[in-house]
Amino acid sequence: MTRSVQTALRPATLLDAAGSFAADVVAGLSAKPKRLPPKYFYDAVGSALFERITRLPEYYPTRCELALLHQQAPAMASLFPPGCALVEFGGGSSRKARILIGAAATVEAYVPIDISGEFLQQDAGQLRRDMPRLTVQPIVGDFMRLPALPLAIAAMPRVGFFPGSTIGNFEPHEAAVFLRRAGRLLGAGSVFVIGVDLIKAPDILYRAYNDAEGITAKFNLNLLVRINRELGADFDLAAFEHHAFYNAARNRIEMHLASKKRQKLKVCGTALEFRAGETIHTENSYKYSLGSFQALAHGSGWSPLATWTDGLFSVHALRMTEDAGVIADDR
Ligand code: SAH
Ligand code: AVI
Repeated sequence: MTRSVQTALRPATLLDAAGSFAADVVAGLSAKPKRLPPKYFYDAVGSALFERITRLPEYYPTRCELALLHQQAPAMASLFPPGCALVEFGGGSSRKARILIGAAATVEAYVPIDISGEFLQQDAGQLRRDMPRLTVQPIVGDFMRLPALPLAIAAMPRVGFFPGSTIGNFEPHEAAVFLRRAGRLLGAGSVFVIGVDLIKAPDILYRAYNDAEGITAKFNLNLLVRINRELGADFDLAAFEHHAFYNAARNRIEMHLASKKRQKLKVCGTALEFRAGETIHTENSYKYSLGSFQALAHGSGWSPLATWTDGLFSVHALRMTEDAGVIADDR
């Protein structure tokens, strides 16, 4: 077992972001089977498409979580310490954070961390206008490589917020690493509110990722549009199609982009070949039971404080129980 103490968190730079996009795309498309990291869905167009997904009749998670937040925000807020900063991971839109902030007079600052810079800054600007007494300090970056918090925020007690079941887009072992890192950032004794989608009837899950309007398909295909634009590739969008299905053995929705024919193309000078039917695996969305998520959190240093659910979706309040300074990632 390795033990490590992380003293300083290195801020992500724009140069890192551009360099790693090309490197990650070439590595992922050269792998067998081909894959791409889901964090690259979220350019400005991808973030806007995701917002449309959240309003689709088939995509129940956002509706369910918003209802749980509206009903239970006072109970959640009662767990927050005075004069705290709410740190939201993947907080592209502050729609959900606004509910918590509205219920918690103790929240003095809001720090959304998101990779989708343009979308994040626009939302932060609107929030500053709507809540002038709230300090709003967005951080553009990858929440897997958590950037250091601004000093003024690091001096406040911190509450974490990770809605939307974005934690389900991690592999379970990555989710455990993330929870440990978030624990270090938020500090010993801190509270973390996390939205987690639940295992349920496969047909409900299938419909949520195969909507009749085809918005999820556009969201998936936008990854190729982004690679064409930013990396000068020549993917023919008409030659790929959206596939999403529930893998019951692994409790996850898988999204893929399937090649409709045999084809060859180049990305960043690297030659690629696709067989007819071959796919690029673009996203997993893991679903948990209440117990399996609590066990994951517990194994990462977080004790369950409360859980709210409507049977389809769940929101968990956790408390950091271990000394956040000396926890290793890989335990
Ligand atoms: N919190 C919102 C949005 C969920 S969509 C909700 O609950 O509806 C996922 C969000 O996480 C997007 O805003 C996306 O830009 C962000 N995101 C995804 N991967 C990320 C990463 N590795 N680092 C930082 N942000 C990320
Ligand atoms: C952000 N994340 C939790 C969404 C999900 O449901 O896994 C992303 C998404 N992919 C397709 N539809 C929505």
